[in-house]
Amino acid sequence: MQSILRPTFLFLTLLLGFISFSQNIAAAESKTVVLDIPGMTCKFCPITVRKALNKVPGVTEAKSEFSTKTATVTFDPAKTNIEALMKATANAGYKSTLKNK
Ligand SMILES: [Cu+2]
Repeated sequence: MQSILRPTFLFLTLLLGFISFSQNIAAAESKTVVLDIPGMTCKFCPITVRKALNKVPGVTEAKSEFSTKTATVTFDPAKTNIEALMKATANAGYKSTLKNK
């Protein structure tokens, strides 16, 4: 009995290890959202917004555009979330909402 249990246990340990490993890979995938920022009133506003978004830990890329009054943000969902991004723009003086695609 012992001789059968041991390899089974080892196999299950390896399997669990592999599952958590692949979940880590999935968590490392980045997410991109577009935020509507109607308060950007001149061409310098997007610079402030972009700087504020880039300061949020977990943000890998932030682009903001005055012509569309939007910011496109790529982030690691394991490290931050949309609420934190909206809070960052609001703290910089620009309230934002998630753009409906
Ligand atoms: Cu401005």
